[in-house]
Amino acid sequence: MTCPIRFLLLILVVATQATDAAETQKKAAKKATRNTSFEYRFDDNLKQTADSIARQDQWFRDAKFGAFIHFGVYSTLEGEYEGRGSQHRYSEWIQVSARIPADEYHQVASRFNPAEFDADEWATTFANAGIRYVVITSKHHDGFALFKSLVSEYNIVDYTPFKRDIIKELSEACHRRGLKFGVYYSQAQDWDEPDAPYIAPRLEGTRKFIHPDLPADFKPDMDRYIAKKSLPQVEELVKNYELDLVWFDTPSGMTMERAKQFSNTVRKHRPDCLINSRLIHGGKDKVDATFLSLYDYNSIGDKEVPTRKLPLYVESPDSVSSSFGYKTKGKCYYHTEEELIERFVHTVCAGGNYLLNNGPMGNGRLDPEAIRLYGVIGDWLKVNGESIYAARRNPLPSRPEWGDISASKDGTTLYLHVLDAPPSGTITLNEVPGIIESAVFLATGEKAQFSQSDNMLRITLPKANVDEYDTVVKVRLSGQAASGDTASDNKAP
Ligand code: H79
Repeated sequence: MTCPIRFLLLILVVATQATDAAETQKKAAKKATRNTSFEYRFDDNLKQTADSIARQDQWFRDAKFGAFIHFGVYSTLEGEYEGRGSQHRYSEWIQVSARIPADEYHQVASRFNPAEFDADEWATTFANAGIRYVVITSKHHDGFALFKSLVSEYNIVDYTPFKRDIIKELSEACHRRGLKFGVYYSQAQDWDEPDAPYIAPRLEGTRKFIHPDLPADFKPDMDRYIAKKSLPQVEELVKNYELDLVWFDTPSGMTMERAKQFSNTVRKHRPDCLINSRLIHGGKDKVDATFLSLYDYNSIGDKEVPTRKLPLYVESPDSVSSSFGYKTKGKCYYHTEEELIERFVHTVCAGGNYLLNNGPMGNGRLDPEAIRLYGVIGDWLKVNGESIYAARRNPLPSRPEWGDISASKDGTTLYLHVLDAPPSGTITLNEVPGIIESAVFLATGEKAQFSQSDNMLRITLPKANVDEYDTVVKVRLSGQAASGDTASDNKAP
């Protein structure tokens, strides 16, 4: 090699390394500065469209408590496959976390037989716990459908010995019990389809583990996947089932054009059906006003609880455990009932619904610990539901240290949620927007001792807790009402 060529090669190598280093630095900086604060994500001037607010008004904003259900082939594996994958948080991710080739996962799917599934039992359990709507995975990222589909035979009716349509049975059972019914559908990720994207570049390599026979020069074509499977299946769902809500997720690669196709399909067949924001926004992405016409309300991050009141109506997708799908292998914890009630209350007081997930077991029965936790929340709601269901977000400028505040729609009643009673036994509230007429404990109906000077309210709590989890004080205001749900307050929350 002559000297000038060697010199040129050297420059090339150094330059490439420098670019790589710069790229890595840029990525690290981006990660470090990624702002997911609620202030950043939710600009105070954001407004949902009038159509979306009208759709929410039909039932959603008074429903407050939903059951999310992650159920599928993965439920039978409980977070581990041939000794692999159990270190991962989410059992529904097992195909990726244990790198299960499509052929092998298909075999697990072909044995899926949740023989003890009883839709009426599920619906009754949820309804008794004060739940008002149910959202179940009709197709998660593994691509397997829990409904009869003519688009793909990879569905519970055509592919398994069970042969029954879970979405049909559960939608009917829910409606019989007065519950609204929605489906989760993974519109972008589909690990069974080589054309579908992964959520992160670092996961793209998974494609060749799942589909080892793909040609080396295979180029994924997301639009081909959308046209062939994702959109036609969403159309089947909205045409064939009485859906009140479609819950999209992980919108990798979703552009305005792609999202519009889904939104238009849902709107065309079911104009009253709600659509969540993950059609196009990730849960922790900044809300982009230009996308607001495509969906009806904002899902915040997975298992995320709002830390302040929000300008748009939201929903928090929480779970009774650290996983969404049923998980017994490896790391997994359940929340306590105390934690769940606190997370629920903060979500409602911020202006949102609480969609609490459970992962039923592979045999089709609900997880007993989930049933227990829902039951405790249901019992709490029987006594304190007035402060939750029809309530609106905290009308005061800030959240008190001892808990949170919800309000009646007309703003004349405040519900003070005492989650952490101060040792002094006295709670104070600044900036009260009116004259206090009365203050009673919701659980007992007993009067609370209070005093007011100007806009500062002081309430003395009894020595013993009125409620084990959240002592609610119902405060009636006269004079100028708080703006819980007024036009000037952007109406939606
Ligand atoms: O359906 C539930 C989750 O499966 C889904 N959203 C909720 C409602 C979701 N999909 N992707 N994500 C959430 C982001 C999660 C990424 C992770 Fe992982 C899954 C982190 C740990 C497990 C992927 C696999 C990254 C590391 C291992």
